[in-house]
Amino acid sequence: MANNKTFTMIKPDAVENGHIGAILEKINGAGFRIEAMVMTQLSRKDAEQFYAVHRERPFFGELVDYMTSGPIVAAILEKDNAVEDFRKLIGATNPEEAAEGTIRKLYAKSIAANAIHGSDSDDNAGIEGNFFFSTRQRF
Ligand code: FUP
Repeated sequence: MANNKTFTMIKPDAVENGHIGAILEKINGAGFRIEAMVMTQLSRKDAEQFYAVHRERPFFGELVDYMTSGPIVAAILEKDNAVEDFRKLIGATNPEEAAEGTIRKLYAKSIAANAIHGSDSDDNAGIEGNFFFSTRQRF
């Protein structure tokens, strides 16, 4: 994927706590255009595949439990320098370490339930975006 796209998920805690609207406003306000978006719930197979890179980590089981616990909103976002700029907008993985004003600082509850995902490279943005959207019908 070129460097003008990234992939995001608004995670179950943020959806459950009613933060979809506020988070999308921050995303649009930071200059990202939403290219595709879906609200869905991950199966265990989906979550295990999406986070396969973490399979050997001690938190993997809890991560899969959490990510399948409720609906998520997945989207492909477009902007110059999308991956890096979006990682800045969401803040550090651990919300206690996230900078003021970032989405995780504002809306995340913990390192596990950290409100939002953002791809960490252009390659992963492509893989993750395709995982959600290439086989789904687009309108
Ligand atoms: P990030 O790229 O910021 O989403 O973070 P990572 O890829 O390192 O981690 C992916 C997800 O694993 C995090 F969003 C939450 C979960 N995680 C934990 O639950 N505990 C940890 O110590 C690290 C990550």
